[in-house]
Amino acid sequence: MLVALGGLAVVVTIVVWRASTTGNAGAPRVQKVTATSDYRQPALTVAAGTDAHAHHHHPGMSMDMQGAVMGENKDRLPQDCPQITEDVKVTVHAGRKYARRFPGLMFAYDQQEWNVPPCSRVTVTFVNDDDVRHQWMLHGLPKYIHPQGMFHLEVTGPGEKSGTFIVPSGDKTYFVHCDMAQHTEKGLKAQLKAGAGNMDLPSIPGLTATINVDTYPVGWGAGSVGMVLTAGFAGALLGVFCLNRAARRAIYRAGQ
Ligand SMILES: [Cu+2]
Repeated sequence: MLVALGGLAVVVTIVVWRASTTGNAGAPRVQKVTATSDYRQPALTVAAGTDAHAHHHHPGMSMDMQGAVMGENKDRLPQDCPQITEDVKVTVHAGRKYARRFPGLMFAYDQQEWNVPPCSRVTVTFVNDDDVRHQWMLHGLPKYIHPQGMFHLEVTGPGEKSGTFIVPSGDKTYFVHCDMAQHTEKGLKAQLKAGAGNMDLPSIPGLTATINVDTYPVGWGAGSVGMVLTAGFAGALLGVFCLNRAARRAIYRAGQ
């Protein structure tokens, strides 16, 4: 009986402690996610005589096992640019380690904003430091040059890709992100400003405020309290039951 009471005390203590720690969800927790997915594409098997690169013939697009460059434009001037004003080279890193300074985020670029002159030719070298696929995808370029107004680098990490585009004249802010599912929300969001830009985009990590802030409310009502108490009681009973059994067995063995 003493053993059972002792066991009950231990179980109740554990249950109460668990309830107090798991119930205290006031602060958001950052889940550690291990990158187990492997996005590497399977090797292409091509029948003899077919053009293995037929799908690579879109202008401005190249693709291989390491990733892709899409919507590239090295020499076609936007209509409003009499000439290229400057050649700008930008190196961008993406990875989990850059998100460490942003609580709650999982991925980030090493920089969240880039500034280039209007009508400049921008060559981006995109380095993916992670073991998952990341993109540096820029929106808002002229659609008569870029399909869907997009320029985009994609790297099956770890590795890097480079590509070039020419921004039109005028101050404009271009949205940059990684389009892999949830990667934008998890921090891969940035902006490129031509000239002074025309706005600041929302929810850029470390730069601009979030529109929809995450909240983690704990609804402590009669229901949840009752549930914790019921679970605690059930756990205590289970503990008593198990300890009783163990004690009986021990007594039985000792008697043999
Ligand atoms: Cu990504």
